[in-house]
Amino acid sequence: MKTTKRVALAAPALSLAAMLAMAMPASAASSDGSNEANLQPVALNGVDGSGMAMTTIKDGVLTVTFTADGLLPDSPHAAHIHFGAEARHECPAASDDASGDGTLNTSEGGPAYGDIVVSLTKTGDTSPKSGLAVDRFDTAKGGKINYQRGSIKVSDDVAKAIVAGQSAVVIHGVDHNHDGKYDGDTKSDLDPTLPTEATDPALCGVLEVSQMSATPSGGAQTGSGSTAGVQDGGLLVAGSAALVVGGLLIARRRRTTADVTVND
Ligand SMILES: [Cu+2]
Repeated sequence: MKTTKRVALAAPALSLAAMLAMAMPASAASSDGSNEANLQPVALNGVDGSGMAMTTIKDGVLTVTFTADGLLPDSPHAAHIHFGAEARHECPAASDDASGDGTLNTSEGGPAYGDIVVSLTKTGDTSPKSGLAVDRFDTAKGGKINYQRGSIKVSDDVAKAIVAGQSAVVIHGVDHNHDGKYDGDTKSDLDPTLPTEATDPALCGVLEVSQMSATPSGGAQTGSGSTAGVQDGGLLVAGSAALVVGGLLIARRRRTTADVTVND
């Protein structure tokens, strides 16, 4: 008898859940989602560091957090989200060293991660225009950076690329000659007034689709979550019942108002 009861409850619960599931994609933008990147040393650039980055996009607004260590201490580090429609959506490999000089500059990483699409500045503009706004990027105290910023507006194209797992977080600034500062004769490919050490990519990680944002696989489909499904269904049924009751109350109230008017 218990079984019959459960089926009777589950049927409306499933149909309500199905209706909600159908309604959801229409209201939530396809470019909403969460992504995570495991930041690793860029090939050939000799950085002994690592980090983690997380992004969330909701209604075209991006929130970014990242932590990184092993960076050149007490020096500013430009950090960006890179993406290119034609790029490989990867971090660069040693084979990307087009010049063959044994290091990777930012341009040589382009075929892997694309152009700058978001500048992870601490304040002010976050567009690609701020890509080298050195005074607005974090300085790595003791080689570490703890970055957090929200309310970053991104275009729909950029939002879609990030959510699809096609972008990469890149933190720049290396010390090829291990003398504790940005120097050397080779000039930056991005700004000839800077040494290449100041802009060469140090850490990189592709912003993969976060497990947390993946479609829940429990509930109705697996059966193991059937109890929870029935409970949710019960709440939903109660909710729609409340709506019906509310509607009836409004209808009755209208009628009451009408009666009062007639009596006057
Ligand atoms: Cu960059």
